[in-house]
Amino acid sequence: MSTTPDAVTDGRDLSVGMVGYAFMGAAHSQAWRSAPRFFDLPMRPRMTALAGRDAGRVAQAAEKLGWASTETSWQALVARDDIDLIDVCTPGDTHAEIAIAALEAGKHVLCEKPLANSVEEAEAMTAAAEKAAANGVRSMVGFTYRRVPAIALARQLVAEGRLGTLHHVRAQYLQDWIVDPEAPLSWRLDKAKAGSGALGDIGAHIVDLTQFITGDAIGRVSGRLRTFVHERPLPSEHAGLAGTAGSGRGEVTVDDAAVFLAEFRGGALGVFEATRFANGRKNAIRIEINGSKGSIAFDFEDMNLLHFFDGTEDVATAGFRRIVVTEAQHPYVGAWWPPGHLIGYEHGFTHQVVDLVNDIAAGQNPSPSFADGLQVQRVLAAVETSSDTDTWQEITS
Ligand code: 4PW
Repeated sequence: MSTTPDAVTDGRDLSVGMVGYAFMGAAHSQAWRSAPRFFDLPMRPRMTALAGRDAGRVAQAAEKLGWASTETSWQALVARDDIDLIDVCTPGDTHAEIAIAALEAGKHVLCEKPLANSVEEAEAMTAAAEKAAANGVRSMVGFTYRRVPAIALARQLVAEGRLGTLHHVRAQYLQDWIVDPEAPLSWRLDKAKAGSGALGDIGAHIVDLTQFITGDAIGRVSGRLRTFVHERPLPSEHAGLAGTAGSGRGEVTVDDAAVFLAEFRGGALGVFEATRFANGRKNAIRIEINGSKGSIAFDFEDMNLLHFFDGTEDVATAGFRRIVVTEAQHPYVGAWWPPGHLIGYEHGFTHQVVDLVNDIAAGQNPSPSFADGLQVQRVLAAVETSSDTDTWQEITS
């Protein structure tokens, strides 16, 4: 089904078509809605069309989330002349074909993370993105936590040399939504759809975040993946992360948890942990980095704070400083509320849209690029191989 959008685009509009409308689709919709209302953007995003397979459900979702029209296939969306950008919010098994088709059709692409389900797919996507970039077509992978102001501030401090030479990178992404063995078999537990489990879904974020903050890259890894619960009830419906349990049971084909050691190319040692079995931890992204001059520490469950230790201060009074990252001088924050009026999970998605629109208008390649997504994919694949073979694995490009 296709209806005509109310918004007639002009030269300063950026007409968006989105595929998928579940958890990530809702988060992205919120971002497209609010970015132009809080930030001065050089182009105005238009929420032109939403695609999903079920005509009734996609129409309901479009109404609720604010999309002007619908399509029942991503191919029809990509074929539309009135769409400038395709936003891919589907499970990983469809990222490559949608993103490549969109890039070949001359549409800019924002693609959810992890970029793909395999290194081969990510390579093909990166090649398509680089070819399209030569014609002014832009692409970005949605590692949205980069756009949390405290994370962006952490990167600034490292870049300014406030931490000195980096020695330790400690990163955890802890959730607990499947600790109950009767929690349903969501698509995120299906290797064919998701590529991997905790490793790719949440481990990918801490790989990206630590490389983003340090400006360094992981060179080698040694890891272990573990599946604690091998069979679960099939879901009756998907909602939020897990959905509700229905009848029948199915096999879990991904890891429930992943741990790995890493050596960064610049010499820092890394310890990583990604799990959905950290009972009581809901969305704890914890990063601590120690350098020769200081340290930073962050936890997403208290996401407006950045802890900073300045080791150059007088030892008598030095100590971890708790920075409330809500000042107008902090990254992204000036567009929101007065100091101390906190922001949340959804704001990272809005900042992602803001950066993407600014880059498209400026004719520059956004970051993280598909090449960045590919590099993360290589780290994930190396952790899997390491776990399978009991060996350290090099990250080769
Ligand atoms: O940040 C996480 C995502 O990347 C979210 O908590 C859920 O897990 C949804 O997808 C992944």
